[in-house]
Amino acid sequence: MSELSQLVEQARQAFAQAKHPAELEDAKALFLGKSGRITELMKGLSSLSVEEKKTQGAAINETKRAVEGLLQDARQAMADAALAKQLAAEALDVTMPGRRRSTGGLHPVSLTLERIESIFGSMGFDVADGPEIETDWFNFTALNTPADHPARSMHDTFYVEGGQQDAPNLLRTHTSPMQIRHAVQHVKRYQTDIEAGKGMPEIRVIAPGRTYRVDSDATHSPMFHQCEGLWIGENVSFKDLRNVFTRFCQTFFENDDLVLRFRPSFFPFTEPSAEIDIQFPSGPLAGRWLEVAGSGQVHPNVVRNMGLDPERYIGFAFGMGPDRLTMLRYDIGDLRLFFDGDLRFLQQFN
Ligand code: 2NM
Repeated sequence: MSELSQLVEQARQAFAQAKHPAELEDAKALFLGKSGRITELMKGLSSLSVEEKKTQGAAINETKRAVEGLLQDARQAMADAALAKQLAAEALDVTMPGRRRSTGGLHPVSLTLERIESIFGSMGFDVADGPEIETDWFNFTALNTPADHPARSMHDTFYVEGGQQDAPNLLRTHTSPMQIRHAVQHVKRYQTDIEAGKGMPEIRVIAPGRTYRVDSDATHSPMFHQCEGLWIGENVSFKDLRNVFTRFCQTFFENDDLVLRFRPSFFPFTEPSAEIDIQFPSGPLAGRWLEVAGSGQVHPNVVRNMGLDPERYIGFAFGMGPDRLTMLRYDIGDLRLFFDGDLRFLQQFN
């Protein structure tokens, strides 16, 4: 093998041994650099004859091009290998199962509240909303609940800072204060018409929301939900209450054969008062009377506290527990499941 073709072979091996670009450039310098082997050969031409310069020069040039070609190939191979390595490292496994974005959903009690609002909405009831921290007046006094009533005991109610000296503010124990607030607003709005003897449009409203009592076991939670309803007009009777509540229960439980029973009871804010029980004619809950609400004709003192004359205005009110309604509708045994936040439970409703 000629000296020149040996040189090409040596360059090939040197380039092949380079492990990274810097080593390749060092190897290049050995052959093509300022004092590289090929450069030295070129320098040696000066001592040759014109004829030899021609043939030797051409041969050296050919060798130089060959080495440059090998260098180019080695650089390319190195760049290809680096890219392949990077691609392999950053590769996506397109066959891997995707991470699904969960859509979330409503809590079963929220579903019940929406259902209640929609059913009463279809019967012309507005939905009232208001503060969970209430004054003594709206939560108790306006509702005809005297100062010595047991509901006002420290053991029954969460009192908070603020409010009057002997009447501290508290977490509302029912949503009835909202009914009073709503009625007072309504009466204010139609005050001139009422004073002129023209009267006002009927008050028809429900107040759903969170309520609080000092109570905690399998069937009581310190925070629970209530939805109260109020219908006040000049000619509203217990018969209307029965019709409205029957329609509500039958729609809510999707059972037109469901029956109601009114059982005499007592509430400070209604007189007369009644508990409302329902009974399913068939199904898993058939044959038992289930208590679902309290109700009654709004007490004259309460009507007066709404700013109305109880001789002219009369109406009924009711209060129910959406937590309990949800338990009945879905056959849930423990109230605490609503507040644990366990997705295995919650996901079943969406
Ligand atoms: C109940 C039972 C009976 C009630 C009374 C009122 C208001 F504002 F008219 F005074 N709202 N809700 C009421 C009546 C609530 O819950 C068991």
